[in-house]
Amino acid sequence: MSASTSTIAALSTPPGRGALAVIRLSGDNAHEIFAAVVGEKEKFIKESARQIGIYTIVDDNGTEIIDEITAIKYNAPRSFTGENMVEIFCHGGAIIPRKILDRLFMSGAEAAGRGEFSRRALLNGKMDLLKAESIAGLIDCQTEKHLESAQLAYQGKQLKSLEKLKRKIINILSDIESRIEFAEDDDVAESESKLIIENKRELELIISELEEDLRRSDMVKSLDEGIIIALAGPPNAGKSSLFNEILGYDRSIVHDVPGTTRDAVSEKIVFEGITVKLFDCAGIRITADAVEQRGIERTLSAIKDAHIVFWVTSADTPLTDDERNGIIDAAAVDDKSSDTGRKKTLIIINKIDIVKSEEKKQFCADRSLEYIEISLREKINADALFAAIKSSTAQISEDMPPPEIIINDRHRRIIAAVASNLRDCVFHYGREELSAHYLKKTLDLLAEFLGHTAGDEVLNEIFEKFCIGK
Ligand SMILES: Nc1nc2c(ncn2[C@@H]2O[C@H](COP(=O)(O)OP(=O)(O)OP(=O)(O)O)[C@@H](O)[C@H]2O)c(=O)[nH]1
Ligand SMILES: [Mg+2]
Repeated sequence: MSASTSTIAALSTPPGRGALAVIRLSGDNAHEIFAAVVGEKEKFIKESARQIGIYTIVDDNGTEIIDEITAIKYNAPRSFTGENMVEIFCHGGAIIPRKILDRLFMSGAEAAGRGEFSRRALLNGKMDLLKAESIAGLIDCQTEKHLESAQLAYQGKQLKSLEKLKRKIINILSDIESRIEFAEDDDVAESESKLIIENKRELELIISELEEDLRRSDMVKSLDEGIIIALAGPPNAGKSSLFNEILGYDRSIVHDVPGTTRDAVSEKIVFEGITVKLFDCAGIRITADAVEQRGIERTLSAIKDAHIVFWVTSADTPLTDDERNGIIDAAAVDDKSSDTGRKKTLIIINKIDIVKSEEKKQFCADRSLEYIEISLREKINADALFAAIKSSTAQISEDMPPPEIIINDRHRRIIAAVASNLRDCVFHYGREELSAHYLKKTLDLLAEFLGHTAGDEVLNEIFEKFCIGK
């Protein structure tokens, strides 16, 4: 496939108000097109590559100045795209970059499609697909954790891990293929059977490593979507009051009738840079009311899905056996928290303006459960509450190492398929032809991951997710 020779232009910085904006121009005629829109044509033509110069962008009559800019000239192939390029640094805002782009379009440039600069860089061998995707990851990430994994990919660690994985699969496949070839020898030497066992073990290890990476990438994805905090506990404890206090406005109805909140209500907030999805839930109690019972089932499922549970309880009510069991269940380890150890559970003993509860404090102490005592009505200990939110959310995102090879949905899909193929391979281990078939399929999938077999359609799908100007 040969690179397109048209010349493309686009704004590479976000549109809108800003001190500066960057416009990129790339293609065979990039230098001629730029020279056509500036007042200093000769100067630009004589300018050496990779030098920064000051120019004026002029209107099509060459009389009116649109902007004074700086620009860097790049000669093919020593540029981001591998083509002739100019990077223009102009004043920002809604009008000037638009006017400069219009001048470039009028002089022969075409509007760049999404990710077209990166795509040209890929086609010209300036970077591989994984590098292009890691740049997209750097730009698109919403959390520190996501950034960490995109940086690992950008630094080439992802590529190394994949190549190592590929080598291991090739080695195992070649052992199997040689056994297929020499199948007449019924006697399997001792060294040979040792190798068969070792290879199977190696495959099992690879599967568990890939499964771990899939788990980590799911965690990164869920952090992007927000750390889930469920506010649970018995009715009338102050869950909705707490929900409103954290959000900073009256979102949920607060009332002294127990059972006021019937459904799980959720809101997203960004707390100290971390996205949090907060759930206000129906109070848990034994009830004959079918609607309330549905609400309680939703509370239990919110607890199950949450990264953190805030168990809100009132200091002026006794600790019942049902509540004890509810707390123990909420704090139990489940799948979601397996990456980070225990699910974080914090007991919030509310309404200490009325009375203090030694019984509830003792219960928490006996079970090493973290607790804080507050009064939402009298604003007692509000600082401790917000400090607890900060530390528990930060801990969740810090506890887990970033994935090594999966930084986007495409990778996740391919690695899930690789793991499933290898599981099939292990299942049929000993049936050489079948094992070889699954290993070959795995190698095809790895080639797809590395972009070695990516056709136009696949590239379109990948680059469509990039932004314009990248
Ligand atoms: N004295 C006192 N009352 C409080 C405090 N916090 C909340 N309340 C009151 O307790 C009652 C119940 O509050 P909610 O926030 O609706 O409690 P809830 O846990 O959401 O209750 P349900 O939705 O019924 O499960 C309301 O009358 C609140 O005003 C507090 O710190 N001290
Ligand atoms: Mg409520």
